[in-house]
Amino acid sequence: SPCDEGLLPVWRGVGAERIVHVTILNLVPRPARISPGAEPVPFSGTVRTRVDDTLPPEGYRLTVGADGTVEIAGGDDAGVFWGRQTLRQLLGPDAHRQAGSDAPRELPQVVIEDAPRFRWRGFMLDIARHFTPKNGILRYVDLIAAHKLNVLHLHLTDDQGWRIEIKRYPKLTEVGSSRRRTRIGLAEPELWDERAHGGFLTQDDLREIVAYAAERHITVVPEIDLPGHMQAAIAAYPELGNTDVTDTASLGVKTDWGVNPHVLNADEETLRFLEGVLEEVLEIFPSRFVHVGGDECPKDEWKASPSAQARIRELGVGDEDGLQSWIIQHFDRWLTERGRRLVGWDEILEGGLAEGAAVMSWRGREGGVTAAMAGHDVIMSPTQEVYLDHRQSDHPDEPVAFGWVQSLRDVYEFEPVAPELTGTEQAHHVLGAQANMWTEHTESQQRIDYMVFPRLSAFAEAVWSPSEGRDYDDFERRMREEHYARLDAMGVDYRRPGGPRPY
Ligand code: TNX
Repeated sequence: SPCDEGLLPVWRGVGAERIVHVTILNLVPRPARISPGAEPVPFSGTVRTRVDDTLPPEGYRLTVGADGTVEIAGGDDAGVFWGRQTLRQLLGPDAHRQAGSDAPRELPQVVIEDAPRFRWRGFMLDIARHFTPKNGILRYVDLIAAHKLNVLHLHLTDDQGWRIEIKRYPKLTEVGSSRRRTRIGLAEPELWDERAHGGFLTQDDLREIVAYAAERHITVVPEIDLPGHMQAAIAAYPELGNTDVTDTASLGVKTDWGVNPHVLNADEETLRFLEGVLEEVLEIFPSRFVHVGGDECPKDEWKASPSAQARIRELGVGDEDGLQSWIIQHFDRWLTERGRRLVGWDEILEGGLAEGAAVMSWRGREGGVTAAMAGHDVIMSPTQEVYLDHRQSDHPDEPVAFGWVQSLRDVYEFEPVAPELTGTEQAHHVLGAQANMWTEHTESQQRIDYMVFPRLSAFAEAVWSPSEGRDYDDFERRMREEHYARLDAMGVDYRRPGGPRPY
């Protein structure tokens, strides 16, 4: 099967009757119910799986028999798959080694019944600010599958780089996928990395990632961030910019960070361009949700632009926020007509939310609460709690990172359902939550690993397990006694519990 290829670790058990495809490891589960049985038994190597639709979606029941045989019943195929991840945990850390292990295995005789609390358990990787090549992304697919996360959101475009091949607009990658140098951090005086940085994924690369993820019951959600965060595209096609106020031809791919004043020109031609891009995106990504960004689009250029002002009057949309809504509403309809759904950052609430839009609430949970109250689906992704680009301690040796400290405990104690929604009818609009890895300050896989882990392990538990009984000390104990060893076996360069490591 395709599972045998490439990066996939395959574990062969001693005395196994057949190879057990335990594809990835898995978080310390805090399963809904574990009934401990008698003495541990040697693993027979046999795993029987079946779908039992009396079990909840993505849920599973894992039974270790007295003869060391394992049965996994899943509410659906995904449930079977998550059950396999738990089996891999039960087999011990060596089961997570890519090189495999010949050590004999024992299993506790248990019955585990387990199911996720949320159906959107997401991780976002920004491959625009610093590019992660295909193999690095496939590796992350394995890592998040091991943690029973089921959405990989790829932030494919931004001011600092366009990373997806679009056949009808070749300059997006010819010009937009590389920058000549890169700002290091945000400190003054400015520091620069004078090396050029670039890279992009071909459509074939992306199809491979989508298929690899689908085998692991992970949906890849693409993001084309618009109408702000578009300077790489404007560098490639200057006519997409506000040419009546800005010399867009001179705008290169952005080399430093922050909210960028240069944004797309909000006119019909821009809509046609974006439709062309999204048509190709839809061909690659079967995901029902398609992310169109919508965040941090300063309106100064539109305020100063005579043509944008004329358009605001002509469309009768009131002001610049209305003009942004006009774009978002257009793509809400456009995606709906194609059987898809729009998701955007919470700024899409401003100026009137598009009818079918789902909101990814990043500036706290408030945007998500407002949207859910109005009957929209939301994904909670508050910067205060689940942004993995924030520093992990006050220690001076922490690598360059954003803003305030966001500790392992902060992430573990994250609660997706805000109190205003708890117990209300609208609570079901919270599809789940997402942890985001923005990569302005992380130029290598090693640094990304350091920022993501172990905080993503904490996040995974916060979105999988029930909120009752969540106990940080217990989580920390399980990390130390079990899960760090699994991360080690998988070769994850996580932040060690004692503190930062020098790079
Ligand atoms: C805000 S979150 C952004 C990103 C930055 C991030 C840094 C969001 C929708 N926009 O462009 O990378 O802060 O934490």
